[in-house]
Amino acid sequence: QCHLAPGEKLKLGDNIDASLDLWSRGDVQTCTTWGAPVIWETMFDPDNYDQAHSRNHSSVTLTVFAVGRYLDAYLEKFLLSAERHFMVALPVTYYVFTDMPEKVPNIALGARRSLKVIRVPTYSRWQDISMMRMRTIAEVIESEIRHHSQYVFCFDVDQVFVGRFGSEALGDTVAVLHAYYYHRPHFMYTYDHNPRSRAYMETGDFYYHAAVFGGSWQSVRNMTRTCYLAIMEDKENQVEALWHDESHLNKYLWVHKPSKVLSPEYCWCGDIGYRADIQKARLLWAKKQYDTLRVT
Ligand code: 2GW
Ligand code: MN
Repeated sequence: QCHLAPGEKLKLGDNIDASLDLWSRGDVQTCTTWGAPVIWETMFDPDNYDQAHSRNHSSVTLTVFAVGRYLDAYLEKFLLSAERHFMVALPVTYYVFTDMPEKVPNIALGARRSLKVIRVPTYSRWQDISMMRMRTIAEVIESEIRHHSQYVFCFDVDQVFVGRFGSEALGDTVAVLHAYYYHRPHFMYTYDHNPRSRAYMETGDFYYHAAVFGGSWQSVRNMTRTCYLAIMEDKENQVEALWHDESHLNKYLWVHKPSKVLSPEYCWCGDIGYRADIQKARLLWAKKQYDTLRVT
């Protein structure tokens, strides 16, 4: 089923996906070896997806962390752009995690969309700010998100939506191909190669970008909880994985294959320049201000 001619139809994936058509493309991989679709522009009918998910009463939570200087630097643009492009057809609850709740910008939200702010501690090391997201997400899915959202998507804040990021991205376990590595040979993937870390792996399927991942609440809770426990085990052994939470996420997704993979359209880096296979950018990395933001 993974060697389809361009234009041929795939029927793949879990529940809702299995009832919808995806059209293969000739220039890119549209199906993994384990039968999960890889979603690219022109493969899906956006209206079919939105209607199926509306009928199913799908609802989505978006989690994002804006701690310290990242709040002023990125949060407002991230949220305003999400209002225009993220799951516009579905009810969405934003969860903003920050150490400065009073500074969260007041955004006018669309109908059936709401925002909740939760205070989190400021860790002194940025690696911990990044890694401890796994713990917080797992806890809050368990304590509240699961009561109102079937799906959860987790984002870095230093990005901007520029095109539809819609219900075609929903699935049980969803990960995105890293823009730097999707066309590179496996030996260049920056997995953690230290056998003392729980994130250790020699080979894998893809290199996934931790800036975007999602799925059903059950799946995202399991993913974030497992990564958090592995991170804590590493701390006890006084090791830290090469790319922190991203290394642990890649390990998890190697052991637990995603049911849907998103093309780098869903987390693209504008600096890469023109690529014939990227027909539509949907989410772009924001410019890093390393000199002012990475002071620790
Ligand atoms: C991060 C690095 C250096 C200094 C500050 C921070 C920082 C991150 C911060 O001060 N405040 C904050 O809220 N964060 C959150 O952590 C924010 O949501 C941000 O998007 C996220 C990850 O940090 P970021 O975006 O600077 O890291 P990247 O873009 O290099 O991310 C990749 O690698 C990370 C691990 O090193 C994560 O896995 C991340 O998900 C990846 O995209
Ligand atoms: Mn980032």
